[in-house]
Amino acid sequence: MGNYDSITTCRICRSGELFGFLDLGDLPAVNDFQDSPTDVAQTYPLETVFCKDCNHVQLRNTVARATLFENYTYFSSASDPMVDHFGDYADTITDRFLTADDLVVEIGSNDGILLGQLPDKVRAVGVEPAHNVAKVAEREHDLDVITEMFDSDVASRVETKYGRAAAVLANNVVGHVDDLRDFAVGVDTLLADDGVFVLEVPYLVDLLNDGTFDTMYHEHISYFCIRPMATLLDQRGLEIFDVERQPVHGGSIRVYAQRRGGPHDRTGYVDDLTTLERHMGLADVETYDRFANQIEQYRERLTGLLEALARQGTVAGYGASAKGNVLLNYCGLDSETIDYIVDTTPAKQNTYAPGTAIPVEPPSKFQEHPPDYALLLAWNYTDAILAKETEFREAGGRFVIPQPKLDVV
Ligand code: DWN
Repeated sequence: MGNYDSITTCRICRSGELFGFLDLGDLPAVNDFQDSPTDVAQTYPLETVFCKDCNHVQLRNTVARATLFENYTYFSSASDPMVDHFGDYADTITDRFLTADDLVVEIGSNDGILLGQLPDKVRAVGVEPAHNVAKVAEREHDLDVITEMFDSDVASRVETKYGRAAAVLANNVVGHVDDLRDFAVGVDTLLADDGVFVLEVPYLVDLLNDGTFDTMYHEHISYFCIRPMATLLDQRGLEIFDVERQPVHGGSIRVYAQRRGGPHDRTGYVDDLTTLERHMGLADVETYDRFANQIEQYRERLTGLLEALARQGTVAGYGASAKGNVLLNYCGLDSETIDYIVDTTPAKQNTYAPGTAIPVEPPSKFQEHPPDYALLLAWNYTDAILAKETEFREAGGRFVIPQPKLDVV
């Protein structure tokens, strides 16, 4: 068992009223791919708790961020749909908020997938702790990247060197942060008086509606909805003025915030979503209990289906995703059932998936030795992948789509 810490109070409001509702057991870090099939990945308990006071959903246990992120295997640009998504995102914030020479700081800039698509008229700076990933951003997009984990101290040093930012961005990052209150101090330090803080996070409403428990893993400490997010931002005098639902990563929200009383009018959509959350019972313990019960039933259905298919033919995984590694480990599926996994990410190829030791191969394996069934572990790109793999399906190959609705197509 690897090292980890445990909270006794909520990371946002410090309440001690934490209700544990989902325990996925001891799981490996989902991006801890191994060099040999006999190497054993460290495991850590994965339990999710609900704060009865501010309603924040979060992990009880914290795996050290440095353990998870300093040498990282997730490169956003390995997925074409994400390149398109962040290209549109860059256009949106440029049109809405940016003028020439504005400073844009992205926290968790990964391989420069967004900053590299901003117009040259703005000054872009990334903060990215994964040295191997940051190097790609520097090389491919000629970006300034501070290779450290963002916190209030890093924020001060960025502000001193570059000034205050017209836009601070944080995409698929805020959910990864252990010390949320210090993170908010850092944003407050960096943000210009009339600046905007724009962040994208997987949306708890979609997670609960679709049962996508496999997006719960040690990298993701927090699972946000609007109310606790607003509470966190309010602690630093920031307010949400707009929200957009986004289809990526199983359903996300893009949250737009500013200093209280800032120049941007609050749109009605913020209230629409807070009303939706209230009607869904996101403030009620029972909602989370019901969710946990659904997951147990799902595990039996998926495991039964895949073991049956493996008796009929060969099964391979498609996309060595983080959520895929949760699914495989939680369902006890390994190389007895799944022959191999293909992935477009060079850093993942020729390794072994954590906890299952299933070999990860380049996409050529799928073309040269197609399986009878492909378990779509990157199910958040179902449309793009089904469109790409028409030959496989025309030759009789079938995809098993595990989420959000178990299906064989
Ligand atoms: O927060 C996080 C999210 C944003 O990304 C990180 N903590 C971890 C990561 O989660 P993930 O690994 O589940 O993300 P993806 O983007 O769903 O991963 C998809 C995987 O599938 C990548 O390794 C790339 C691969 N892929 C592929 O092999 N063929 C993707 C596509 C689109 C393909 O056609």
